[in-house]
Amino acid sequence: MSNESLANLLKEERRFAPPAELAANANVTAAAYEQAKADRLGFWAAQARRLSWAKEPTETLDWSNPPFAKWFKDGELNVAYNCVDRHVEAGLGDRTAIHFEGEPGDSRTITYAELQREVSKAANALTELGVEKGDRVAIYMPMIPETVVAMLACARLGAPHSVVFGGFSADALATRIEDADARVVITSDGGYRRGKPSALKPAVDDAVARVDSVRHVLVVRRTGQDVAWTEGRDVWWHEVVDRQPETHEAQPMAAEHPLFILYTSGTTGKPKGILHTSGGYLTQVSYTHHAVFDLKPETDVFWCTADVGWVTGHSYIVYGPLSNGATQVLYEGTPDTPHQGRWWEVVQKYGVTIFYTAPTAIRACMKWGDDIPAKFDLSSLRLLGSVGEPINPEAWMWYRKHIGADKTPIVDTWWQTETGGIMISPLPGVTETKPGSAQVPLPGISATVVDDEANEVPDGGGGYLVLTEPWPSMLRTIWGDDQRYQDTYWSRFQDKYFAGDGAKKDDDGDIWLLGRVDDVMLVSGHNISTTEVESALVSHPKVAEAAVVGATDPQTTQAICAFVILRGGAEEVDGLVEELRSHVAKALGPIAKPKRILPVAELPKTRSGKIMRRLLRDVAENRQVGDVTTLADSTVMDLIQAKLPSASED
Ligand code: 6R9
Repeated sequence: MSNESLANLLKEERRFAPPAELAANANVTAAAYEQAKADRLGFWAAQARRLSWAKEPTETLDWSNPPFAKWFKDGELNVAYNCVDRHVEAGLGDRTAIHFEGEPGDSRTITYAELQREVSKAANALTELGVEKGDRVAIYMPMIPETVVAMLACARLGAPHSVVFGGFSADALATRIEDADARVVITSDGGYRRGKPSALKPAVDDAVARVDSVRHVLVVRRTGQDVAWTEGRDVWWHEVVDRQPETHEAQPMAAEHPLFILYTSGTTGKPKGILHTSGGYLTQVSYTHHAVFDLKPETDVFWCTADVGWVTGHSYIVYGPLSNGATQVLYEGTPDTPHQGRWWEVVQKYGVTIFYTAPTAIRACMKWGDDIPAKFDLSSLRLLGSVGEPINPEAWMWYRKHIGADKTPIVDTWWQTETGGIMISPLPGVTETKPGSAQVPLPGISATVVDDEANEVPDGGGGYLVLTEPWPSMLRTIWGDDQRYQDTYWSRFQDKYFAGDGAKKDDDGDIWLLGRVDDVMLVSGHNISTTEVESALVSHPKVAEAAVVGATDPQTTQAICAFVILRGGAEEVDGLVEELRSHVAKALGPIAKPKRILPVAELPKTRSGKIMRRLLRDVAENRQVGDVTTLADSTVMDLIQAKLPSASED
């Protein structure tokens, strides 16, 4: 970005107060902000006491060697014990931990007592396969209960897991197995996706053949597909796990013992193995799940739709909810299989009360039409959440109206793989929400927006989002590369963690995320965020989704190019493009008027649903489209390019 800070274009006047009943019974009140402000470390020490420690920590934070933090360093605990056993010991063994819903419609209910037996057996099996404390285990699985069991079994043994998203290629899997030097890979024959069994084992066979470290491959039978078998190396889960003793003594681990590595792709170079450890990570994911979702474990049914292969699945399917003794839904498949109302059918079936998903999914539902959720009884829902990208104000309003019956609060939660847990979000019983804004740092979290010289911007200004104090669930390093950890996150602004996101503060001081700074556009001397132009487009009744990029332009440095997906029922009529351009100019000012707008059927997205603007920039600048290997659907770019001749609308 240039010295001129990010322009602040979008104005949002709508406000929604917390429902009175929720506010009156909220887990966390405004007092938490005061407590944390008065004594930040004391506040986190109190949250750590929500967990069961084998040895209580006496020191909260050691920051003597920044940016290498040690939280609760003399404490000891077992993460799996905290997520499973302690609930059974408290008499809650019969409570449902997981309502599993398979894509083909099979279902399974697992209580905390059953989960304890399954995790114990799996831990015994891994021990038999030679897994010891400190050994790394790769997990390449569909969204089935055994995936959660496998992660907890690793945590129980102190064997850091590296979950690799089941949609990744053999190549990506091999790189990750190699970087973490994993000893065992846990996988399945396959999983169900879009109505068909989709194989996983062949990719494991391919990846394992290229690395030296793997001694065993433990295979869950899910689909019954034929699998190639390497005798001595491959073992069936049902043969090895099922015959194990149902008890296993969990050993306490030091608070800073590694819990997992999770790879993020990054824009260039090899993937970064983000390392999370035990005590601080569990403290923050457990607290944030309790505070942000106002979880009442006796009555709520929680559902986070993320894949466990992403950090959202780690923190808000496995460790946050289970540490709080929650009952939750685990769904294997896609939202539109076998029909576009599948998610709402699942909400109705299990009486889901808290629902957490991504803007990309909300916008897909907008595109499919309002009548689809209307066919289901969604009255159990009392709280909605969003994560993964900025949520456009209109998508937020649609979510509230069509899913939340115009009354549920929405928590827009900003965080990253690197932050481990939620950092910026409304508190549902406290915050008056604004569509499109993540609003305020949680109690105990220090975040702000700075300019190029690291000076805090005033209210109404824009710049870079930074975190100014260490937090319990922060990444500890990049696996095997301390230098890259320092360079990537701590060198741009001295002593501050730079998250890579652009942001602004509105006149009330609330934070609005404006997308990755690499995507910010420079138009006639103004820095303009792609997010704001996209939100203006989505506020037009005919637009469900938009992606905006800056393309090199001789007159204005960059010109704004927009790709839009129309809502169900809207047609691409003459004059539509002109109508949309004027609409943006009216909402944000003439400077933000797109030069070109191209209606398309799909947008290029990563497998976690984030729009890949880099590829759209290639299209807009008439270049050969770059690397598409991380796209969820690589044919999307061909479809977009096929439409190109009509793109010019100068
Ligand atoms: C949890 C997760 C992190 C990046 C982050 C930002 C974007 C996530 C957001 C959001 C605006 C939100 N992001 N939540 N942007 N508002 N509520 O998504 O982790 O996959 O590591 O991505 O996602 O750009 O920097 P991860």
